[in-house]
Amino acid sequence: MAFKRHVDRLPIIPAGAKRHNVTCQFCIVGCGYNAYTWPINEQGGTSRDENIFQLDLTEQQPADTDAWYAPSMYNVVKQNGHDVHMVIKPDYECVVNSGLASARGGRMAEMSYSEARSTQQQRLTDPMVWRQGMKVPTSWEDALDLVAKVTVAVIKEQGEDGLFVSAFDHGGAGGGYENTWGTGKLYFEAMKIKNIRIHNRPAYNSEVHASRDMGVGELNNCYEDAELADTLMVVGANPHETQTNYFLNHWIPNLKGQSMAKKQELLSDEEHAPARIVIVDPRRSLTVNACEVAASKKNVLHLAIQSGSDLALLNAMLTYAAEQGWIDEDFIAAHTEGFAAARLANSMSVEQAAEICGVAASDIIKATSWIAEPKSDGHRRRTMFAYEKGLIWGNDNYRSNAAYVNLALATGNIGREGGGCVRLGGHQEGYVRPSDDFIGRPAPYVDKLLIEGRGGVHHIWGCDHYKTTLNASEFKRHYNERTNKVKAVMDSVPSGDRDAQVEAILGAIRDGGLFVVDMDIVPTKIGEAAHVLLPAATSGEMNLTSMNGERRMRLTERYMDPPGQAMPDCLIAARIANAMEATLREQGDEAYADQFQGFDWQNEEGAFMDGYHQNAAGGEFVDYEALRAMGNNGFQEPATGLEEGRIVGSKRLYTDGVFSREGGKALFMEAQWRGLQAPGKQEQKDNYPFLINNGRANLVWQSAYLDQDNEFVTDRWPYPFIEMNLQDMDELDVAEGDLVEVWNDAGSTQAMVYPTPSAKRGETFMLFAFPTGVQGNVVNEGTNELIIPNYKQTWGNIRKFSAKPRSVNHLSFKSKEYPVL
Ligand code: MGD
Ligand code: F3S
Repeated sequence: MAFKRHVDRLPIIPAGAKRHNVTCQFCIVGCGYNAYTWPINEQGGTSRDENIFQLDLTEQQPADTDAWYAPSMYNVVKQNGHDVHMVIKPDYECVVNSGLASARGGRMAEMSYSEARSTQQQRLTDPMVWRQGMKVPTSWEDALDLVAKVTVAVIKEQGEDGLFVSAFDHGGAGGGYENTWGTGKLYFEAMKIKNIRIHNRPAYNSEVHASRDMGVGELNNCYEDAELADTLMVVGANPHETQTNYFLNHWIPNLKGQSMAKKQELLSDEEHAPARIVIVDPRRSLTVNACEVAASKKNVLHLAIQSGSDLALLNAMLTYAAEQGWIDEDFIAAHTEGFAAARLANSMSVEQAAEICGVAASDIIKATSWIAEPKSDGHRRRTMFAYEKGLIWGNDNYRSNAAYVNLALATGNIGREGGGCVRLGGHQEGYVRPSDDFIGRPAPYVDKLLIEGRGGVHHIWGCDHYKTTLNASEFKRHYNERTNKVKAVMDSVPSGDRDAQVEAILGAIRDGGLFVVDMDIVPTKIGEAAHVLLPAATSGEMNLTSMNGERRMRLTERYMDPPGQAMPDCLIAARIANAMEATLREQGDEAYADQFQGFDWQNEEGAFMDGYHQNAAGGEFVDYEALRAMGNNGFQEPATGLEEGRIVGSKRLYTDGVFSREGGKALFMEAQWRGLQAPGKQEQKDNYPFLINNGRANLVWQSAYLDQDNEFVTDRWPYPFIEMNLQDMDELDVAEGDLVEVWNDAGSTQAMVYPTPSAKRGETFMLFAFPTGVQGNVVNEGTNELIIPNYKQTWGNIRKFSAKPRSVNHLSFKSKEYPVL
């Protein structure tokens, strides 16, 4: 049964509706949208002068018309306290998506807080404080006073290392340059907090340290390069489902041969053909299927390697390309160093790699020829190298990342049209903070320290470790124990006596307790353990800037009110700083109090000007007014100047061959294969029959923090799916929709069986970070040496515990693939 919204009539957008620039608040692609709002008692009409499209809507419109919107794109929200109609629809003029929506972005309107239409009623509207067994709404003053007093008391007793922080570092919803600056200024400038971690990993580090150490920033090309490439190579990513409109609007046209005119125009002196693609992924993802449909099987090479064996493959490809003379000697000599040593150290024969990776040697040779062999007219092949979590959260992050960048550098593909070596990314970026150099490398493994009982107070910004961390079972066990100790004492002291309350909380902390303050837009699983909840505003409820995967920066304009008393995170950070300053002055500690000055922004623009404008490269050319004028196409960072009031950006990085290292030369890195690197992984593989591969799915955004209150998603996925091979299902005696327990030495979780004919024997794929079955429960604590988690290499057992329950009965378990003709 298909999900129905039961909407039979929607208002026409009137000619006078307000139009706001919006960048989709979800994934890295950053599709352009517009939010249209107009008074609740008005509607547009069908004649040209009555509707925003200036069209006669009594006439049938073409199939791909812009004069249309879906029920999920409509809502009734508050603007300056009044109900207004709101439509958020994709922008046909935006070069990122050219009018395409995704199954996530197309629901931004219905995922907004609406009292009139009862959507997202889960949103936090007021500060809440633990009081007598429950969290009760309170004023900002009351909540901030408690937060400041406990935080200051812990710092006085344990030093700043007693304050633990988990914070978003991204753009889009729950982030943006305004908010990363607000939290960054608080924790890195006013204080020097070392025990801090990023939303999706247990330490404060880069996921692409190797690329950066080599002098290659990880977002170095532009989306047009996917249209110009002769070959696309993608390692450990599933862009059809996870970078959807980048894939559909820029990769697919090239695979279909629709970019030929553009190639002729921009690169006219070369031979051109529709692109081919090499996809490295242990499973057959929907991206493989979609590419085969677009480009036919002969132009798609799927290397279905053994989980975690990427490094061996990439080293063999470099070795083979060098042996064949397919590398770019001139580029290597002029712009890099360390090639000879890295080539020698990383040397791997095609046969060795075939053995380790479990793929045919001939396929490794074919892949190398597709990415590196010069074209028949003698021109070097243009190859775009892309990667994401299959590599980043895969085996031996640092070395695998290095081996991939080695390949891109050796073939001379960084800084040229149709090239680039880029992570595909997750969410948008919006990072601007004071220096974090004092944290050191490796950064502290914060989750482990929390498990060990360290720290006294924990500030959490838009993170839900209960769903999105590794070793999650153990983390939750310890965290609940520690936070319950504080809850118990808070129940025993009247909150009116603040000094006594703070003293009681400190007593519990000395006994191993932990006091938790959670800043979020919705109640989270970890938030259940918290003692204070502070409600944040999200994208569209505040002005918010971010950049996408080609460094395209835009301003999403505020188009609706935040719910209740919620406010932007940057202002929450400022108010915490103000309250800490006041507490310290009360205590007579003027010197420390002075460190908390400079947080007097009255709105998010104040934070932007203090942060990005003054600190980002090229920030001096960027302010809200200039960004508004740039609309949904924005500019590509870094800004280099202003011309006639328009910001001038940078289309690609490294076009001059000068890389981001001292001396300007890119570095080839030694990165030898060393098997499954993270502690405990090889033992797991030896001891358990099933690979529990895991990742994202098209409909679900992140940990489903908004989707959990959206029927469209919860109807389709009441439980996380686990894709299974049909023979494995027979042997375990499980059927479609059955609920199974997945367990191993790290913990256990549950999932719903999805029969998948293309799944290999003994290899499953489970939806990651879902509330009704947390995959992180079975991921062990093993990381790489820089504390990057290794989710993808997880092995476990599977057993059925329930036949298809009622909530699953109506679901389809058809193959998700399109037929390939
Ligand atoms: P994943 O599903 O995590 O997605 O985007 P992706 O990295 O594209 O993993 C990609 C692939 O890695 C999977 O197909 C998996 O089979 C493969 N893989 C597993 N093990 C290995 C291995 O050993 N080697 C190789 N080569 N591949 C392996 C993630 C990205 O998606 C992120 S980080 C975020 S934050 C965004 N989240 C998100 C979302 O929540 N939902 C949707 N629909 N899109 C999203 N986009 C972003
Ligand atoms: Fe949104 Fe576009 Fe991604 S619609 S979720 S930014 S593909």
